[in-house]
Formats: sequence, C-alpha cells, structure tokens
Amino acid sequence: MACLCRDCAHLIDADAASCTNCGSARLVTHPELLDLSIAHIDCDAFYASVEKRDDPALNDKPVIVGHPGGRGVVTTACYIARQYGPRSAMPMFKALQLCPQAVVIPPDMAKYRQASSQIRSLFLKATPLVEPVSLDEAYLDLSAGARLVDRAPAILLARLARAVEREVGVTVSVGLSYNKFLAKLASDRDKPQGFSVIGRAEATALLAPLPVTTIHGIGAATARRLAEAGITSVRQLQAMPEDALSARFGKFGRALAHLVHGEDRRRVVADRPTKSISVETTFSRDQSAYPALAAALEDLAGRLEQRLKRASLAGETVVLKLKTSDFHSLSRQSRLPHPTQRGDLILEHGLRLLGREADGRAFRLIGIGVDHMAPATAADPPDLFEA
Ligand code: TTP
Ligand code: MG
Repeated sequence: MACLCRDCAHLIDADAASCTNCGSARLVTHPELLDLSIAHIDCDAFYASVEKRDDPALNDKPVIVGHPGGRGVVTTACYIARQYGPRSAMPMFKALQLCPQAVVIPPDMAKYRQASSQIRSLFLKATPLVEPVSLDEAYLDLSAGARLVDRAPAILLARLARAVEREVGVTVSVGLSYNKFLAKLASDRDKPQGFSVIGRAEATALLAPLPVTTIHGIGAATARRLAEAGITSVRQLQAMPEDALSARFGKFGRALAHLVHGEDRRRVVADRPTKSISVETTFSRDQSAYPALAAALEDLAGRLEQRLKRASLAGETVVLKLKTSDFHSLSRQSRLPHPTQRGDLILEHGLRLLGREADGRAFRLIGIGVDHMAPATAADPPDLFEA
C-alpha cells in the first residue's frame, strides 16, 4: 500500500497518521497509487475562486458569478454559496431567493482565460500530454516518466496541485486512474481540493451502484429511456451481455459494454484545436422585432471578430443561436466559401439566417458563432474581382 503526502509530495509509510516528513495530515493512500498515470484536474468553483483570489474581502462570503439582475443565470457559485442551494445555470433570481446574502459578481472572461493559460503552462511542465477540456479542466497523461521514482504520476500531481494554488491562487481537484472516464469520475468525487484515486481492482464494484448518467455518453434523454425500461443503475448495465447492449444502443453498445466495467480506450490527445467560438447576449426584455434582433446581432458580430483575431482563428460556418421566451433553443447554420474572421461577413450570413426565424416569436437570447475552424492565415483570401 502506497501513501503520499499531498503537501510535501513525499511517499511515506502507509500506516502513518500524518506525514513523517512535514507533519501534514493530508495523505492519500491507495494500493494502486503508483501504478496509475491518467489524471483529470478540475478547478474548484473556478470563476468564483479567481474573484476571491483578487478580493480577499470576499474570502468568507458566499459569492455568485453571473450577470446580476433578474434575467441572468449563475455561471458558478463558490462552495460557501452552494451550501444554500445556488448552482451553475440556475436563474439568478432563484439563486438569490435561496441565498439573498450572496455577493454577485459579473463574469470577467479575460481574467479567467488568463488564469486558465497560466494553469495550463504549469500542467505542461509536468507532461506534454495535456488535453484541455474547458478553461478549468484538463486530462493529463503522466505515463512517460512513470517508472522513475521522483516522476511517479501521483507525486507529480501532488506537486502540481500545490503549484497551481501557490502560483495562480486557485484550488483544484485531482482524479487519478488508468483511463479518462475514471479519472474524470475521480476528480468529481472529492471536491473541493480533492485528490481521489480509482484503481483497476475496484472499478467495477465502484461503478455498480451509481446512476447510469455516470457513464460517459449517457445523457439525460438516454437515461429517461432506460428508466422507462426499469434500468437506472450501472449495475443493471453491467449485467447485460454486450450483444444485448448493442441491440439496444447500436454502435455505442460495444463501447458501453466496456465503459460499465471501467474500460475506456480514449487516449489523452494533446492540445485539441478549438472547435468553435461564439458570443451571445440575453436581453433584459424579450425581443421579437427584426430591427432590434438585427442590432443585437451586429454588436455580437463585432465582438466575435475581436475574439477570432485575438485567438488567430477563423471559422467556415456561421452559427446563429436563438432562445425563445419559453426557453426553446434553436441554432441555424450557414457555410461560407472560405474561413473568415470578418465581422461584416459573419453578420451578413447571420442576418440571412435571422430573417427566416424572426417571424414574430419573442426571443430572450441571441448568439452568433463560427465553427469548422481554420488558422488565421487561411482566412479571407483576397478576392480578385473585388479590388
Ligand atoms: P465547472 O468546472 O463545471 O464548475 P466550477 O469550476 O465552477 O465548480 P466545480 O468545483 O464543481 O468544478 O465549470 C468551470 C467554469 O465554467 C465555472 O467556474 C463557470 C463556467 N460555467 C458556466 O459558465 N456555466 C455553467 O453552466 C457551468 C457548469 C460552468
Ligand atoms: Mg471546475
């Protein structure tokens, strides 16, 4: 049985009650601790943690990040606020009913992006195999140095978590396992400031009692269908032979048969390219008139152009997003002849798409984005006939 001190990253005797090197009581003990090398790291209440870092007066207060006012939604709530019920994606008015004393802070994306890239640089010091999933989470494959004692993945991870706390000022939760699915499951099991390990020997039994939505690829809709058939726990899926899963789930059935036993063949892929960039706005009052919607779109197209230029990216498909007053989301796409960064071109396509949807319905949100990304160098080839 191996035991690691999370504060000084020393390996110590497994039966010690506190670290024999530094005295800390923050220990992780697991029989497979030194055999596992795939990690998932996720920052704790990320946006709120960055805000607390920048204003220590907020430290002991419930903090909600999101646009204030009745119509915004919560992007995140700090762990103090969560005790009262507020959660990500909850309407702000509801979050404030649950926790009226919360301090509400509007999001500052530039700041979170900066913290995120700082965190990513620290990850890259531990391994080149870093796969970012969002601003605040990434998978790491630490197997390269795994056989060297001082490069054991668990040790690197303990050092990394401390480095992020010290240098960026936010805490993270670490999940360590032998594949991505279980590493992510692990990081979520012990939050905030967690370090959770799932080994091969325990995977099947650990998954058995969990709800089917635990499985990567089973979303709310599939879970509802399964529930109608009386299937709610992973244990029930574990009992089904692969053929039965394939009959029910088609192509996904085979992967599912492996996943329910904790097997996941996906690799950690370094630096997956950005798949899309978008911007959106929620109206303070629902809008149905075309001119008002078009004006909002023009604003957004300008912002999108700035975002694309900052990221040195271009997109070949324009995506218009609308949400009706009764929360029905729709998205419409238009393919361009070439990738673009130009706000005016994006707007032109966006307006055409909008023209087909603005039929008197009231909308609460409008957004525009691009996908099918390309590097800026491939954007907007000069038009021979335009000169
Ligand atoms: P998460 O990692 O899902 O949440 P979190 O970091 O706030 O909290 P946890 O400790 O549970 O990991 O998302 C990261 C950030 O993404 C979060 O700080 C805010 C943003 N976000 C939204 O804007 N909308 C959402 O619905 C969610 C879930 C997150
Ligand atoms: Mg997080």
